Amino acid sequence: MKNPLPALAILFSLVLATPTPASENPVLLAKYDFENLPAWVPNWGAGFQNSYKPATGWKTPFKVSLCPENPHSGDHALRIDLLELADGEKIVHSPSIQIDPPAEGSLGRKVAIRLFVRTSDLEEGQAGIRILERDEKGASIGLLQGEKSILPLSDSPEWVELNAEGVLHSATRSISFMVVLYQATAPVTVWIDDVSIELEPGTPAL
Ligand SMILES: [Ca+2]
Repeated sequence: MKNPLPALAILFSLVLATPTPASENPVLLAKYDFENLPAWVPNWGAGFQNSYKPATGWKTPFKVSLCPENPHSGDHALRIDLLELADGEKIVHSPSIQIDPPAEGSLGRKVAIRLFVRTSDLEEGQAGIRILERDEKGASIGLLQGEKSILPLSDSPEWVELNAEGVLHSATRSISFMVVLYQATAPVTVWIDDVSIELEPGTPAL
């Protein structure tokens, strides 16, 4: 090699240009602001008494819609109306959110959930946010942190920000964000907007 400097310069520039490993920063897995969506809110689903449909396919005992009335951001929030008495959980859920396998030996990866909520006529503790974890075959592993409601909802006519985080099972390859209504009295309305879900890096195993 006649002149090693250009090669060294290239080497140094490559070193300097190497980005910070992605695992050191939270990764945005999903964001839902309910803007610019068709009225049927594609890929959101809902279930009640072992029956599952597209979210906006329900007419009773609840319905789901995009609501232009006082959204947290933009032109719409997601609105869930419980219209009549109905015992049992009413679940409205996001599309499936994919989770990459953990880095080699990485332990204790967390997901952080952030959203804005307002409600009407909600009884204390009668609704909540739940995260369902599934394995690579799509089979249920369980609920994040084992919590039926990782975020219980309180009645608030004004928008409130809610935050939670929980450690994922190592076998989890997808999750769903769920709004669960336990309340049996009606009517009740829950609005959600600006949901974000981030994956935080795990701790490398020693
Ligand atoms: Ca919005």
